[in-house]
Amino acid sequence: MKFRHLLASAAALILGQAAQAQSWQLVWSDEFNGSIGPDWVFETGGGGWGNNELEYYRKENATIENGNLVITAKREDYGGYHYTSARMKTQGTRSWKYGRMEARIKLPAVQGTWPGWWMLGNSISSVGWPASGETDIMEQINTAGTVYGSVHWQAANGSQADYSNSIGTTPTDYHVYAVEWDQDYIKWFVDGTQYNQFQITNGAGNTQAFQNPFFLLLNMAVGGNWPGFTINDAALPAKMYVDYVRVYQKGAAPVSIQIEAENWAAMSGVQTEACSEGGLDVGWIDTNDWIVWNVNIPVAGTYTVSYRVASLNGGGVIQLEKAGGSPVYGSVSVPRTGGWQTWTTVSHQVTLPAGQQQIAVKALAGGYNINWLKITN
Ligand SMILES: [Ca+2]
Ligand SMILES: [Ca+2]
Repeated sequence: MKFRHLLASAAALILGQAAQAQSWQLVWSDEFNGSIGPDWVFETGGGGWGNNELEYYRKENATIENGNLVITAKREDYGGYHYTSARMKTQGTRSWKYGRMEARIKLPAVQGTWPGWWMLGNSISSVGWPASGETDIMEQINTAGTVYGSVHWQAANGSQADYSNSIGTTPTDYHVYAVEWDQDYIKWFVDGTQYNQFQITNGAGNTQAFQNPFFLLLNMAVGGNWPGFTINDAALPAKMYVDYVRVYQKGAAPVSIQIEAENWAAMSGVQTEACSEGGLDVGWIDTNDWIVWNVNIPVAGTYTVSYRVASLNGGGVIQLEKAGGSPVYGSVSVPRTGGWQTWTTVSHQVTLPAGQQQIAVKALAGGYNINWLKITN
């Protein structure tokens, strides 16, 4: 958005790679349901800070309509300028290193407008631009049916470097504009279709700025170096609608799998019985008896496995293992509960592989009943 250069650099573009398995967890959003959230900071002033824009940015030009943020560009004299609009950011309130940043946006596509959904590095306040880095998630100018995804950074020789690609779309319809950013790549998407990719592994090409936190910006300029200075006043006011802004980061998706003990795939030496907590439990578990269950673990990792158990006298030991006996995942003791239908929950942490598999409880020492087991992360 700032000091935009029209020529893309010659950085390598690698498209068409299969998306890797990801579990994005929502870490922040503004749905604009009734109000503009408190994390947005409004910028006030004219000229667009280096772009020769024709508007004066005012908070008053950002409103809510029907669950949308609306940034309105107006033909309006204010502060020595002849147009007003709004520019807002999360600088100083919210920033993220890596993630999926997405917004559902509908644009006016009016001659002279230049809407942007973008990010700047927090370090802009110390090292300045372009050393801070800039990621433009979506930009569009004038009436064009094209949107751009770009990055700007500081080359080793101190000059501004940039890299950009574009895709044709229908900007006056709603689309979801997103980047997915990790330590290796920034990837740009429209409605889930990737159209640009930029490699930042190990700060290659002096891109280390993109290994630091960035904040979000939304704005709509009127005129400027990129769209030019021909404004269709008759088409104003022009509105940029933002249904939501969401930030996701990679994390472990919540897992909670409960298995009724009696729903075994195989067993040796045990029987079911009516359970005081409802349904059935598995009893008559003696030393070296075993029970196998089918389970699908979505991702390899450390899980808490809990067992609902009852034991008149205690002394039992549950060993969790892969069906067949190897590897052993761990073991947990079963305390005395004072009755065969007096239930308690014991648990332990184990590391499980991903995928459809058979897990087994082997009784290293018997003398307990199991109602269910639960696998959570
Ligand atoms: Ca909304
Ligand atoms: Ca049960």
